[in-house]
Amino acid sequence: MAHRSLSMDTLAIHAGQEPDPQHAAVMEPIVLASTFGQPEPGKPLRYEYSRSGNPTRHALERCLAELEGGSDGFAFSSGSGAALTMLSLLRPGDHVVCGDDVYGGTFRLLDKVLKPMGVSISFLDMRQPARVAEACTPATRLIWLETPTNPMLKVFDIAAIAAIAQERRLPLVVDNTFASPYLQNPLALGASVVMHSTTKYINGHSDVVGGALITKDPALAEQLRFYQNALGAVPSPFDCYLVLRGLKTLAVRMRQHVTNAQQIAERLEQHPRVQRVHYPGLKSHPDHELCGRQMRGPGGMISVVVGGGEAGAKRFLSALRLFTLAESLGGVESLAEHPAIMTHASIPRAQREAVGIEDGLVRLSVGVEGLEDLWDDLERALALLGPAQSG
Ligand code: P1T
Repeated sequence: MAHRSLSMDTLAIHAGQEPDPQHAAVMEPIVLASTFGQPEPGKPLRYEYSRSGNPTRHALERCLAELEGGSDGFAFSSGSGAALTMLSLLRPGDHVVCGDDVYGGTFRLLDKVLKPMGVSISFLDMRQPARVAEACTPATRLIWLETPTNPMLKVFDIAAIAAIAQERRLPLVVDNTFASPYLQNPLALGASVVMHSTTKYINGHSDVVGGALITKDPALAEQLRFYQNALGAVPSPFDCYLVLRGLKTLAVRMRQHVTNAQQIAERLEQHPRVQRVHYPGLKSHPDHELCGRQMRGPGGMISVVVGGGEAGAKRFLSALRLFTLAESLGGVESLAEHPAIMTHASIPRAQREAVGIEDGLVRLSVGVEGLEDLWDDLERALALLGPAQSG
């Protein structure tokens, strides 16, 4: 079935999922077999062994590839497994240019796993793309960024950075977890590989840990296929089924995430107990214009600095009832967390503070519940704080 001209709403429901010839089942079957019979030695039919390929996983991989406009998708057992598989293409002596604001686990992977293997990394604010060009050395082999970034919600110009990468024949990997394919397609802007923690918006129901890599570069696809099988960080067929099921509502969920988050960000900005709001949908956000050009909506994540520093943030978080205090994001339910203590604790304090992850910073994953219920919860928790100091 050719899907390329279909809308994202339709693709999320149908892409990669062919009609079942045996039973006409309308949902993708879960094929749990770990291995597949071969008619003669070394001549498998479509599938051979479920680490190298599985029908349920294949349906998810096709769906993700189509949603991102790629030719090949690869599913993993976590976003971190996807990142490690991508980074396994590097060799000792290689250099990576990486955005300065990435998920704490991605920083840890680069700093504590790749660095001891002889890979050097430069972390930098990519809001001025020229800085990316300056940071490249003859040893640079990869450019890596998240946009919007976790947790500061900075927006980097994918097309401008992709042009720099292409000039140097370097692959650009964009972690698109915060946007989801519904709001942003990095491959169309020149990126070589899109990465997702499918744990987040793609699955959308906080009941699977998963990851994905998508590309339209045939050489990279071949390498990723080899490394996916060789490293083996693959998801179970059952998890692939759950992600496919979650994906069906991606478009409707994302629209509601954006509507709720925009309203909440605007109200928080006016609230006397809030010092600062980071949300690219606000006119006050330094990357607001770029967000409007690059994304189809500013997403469902908001970071706020509440009054009273760490104590204020802890008080606020403990008082929330509808927002669950928990790591992760992108599920239908709203979550709140403290990046400095939780998701980004593995980043040294000085480096954390340099990007703006201060002790009063709280990150909100705005769910799809009723807007006024969410606002009541936030307002009640904010009322417990003293007035914010300006600045
Ligand atoms: O948790 P995992 O599926 O392994 O994905 C890692 C990951 C990668 N990239 C981004 C942008 C992420 O946000 C994450 C995971 N993040 C959280 C758990 C969090 O609360 O920020």
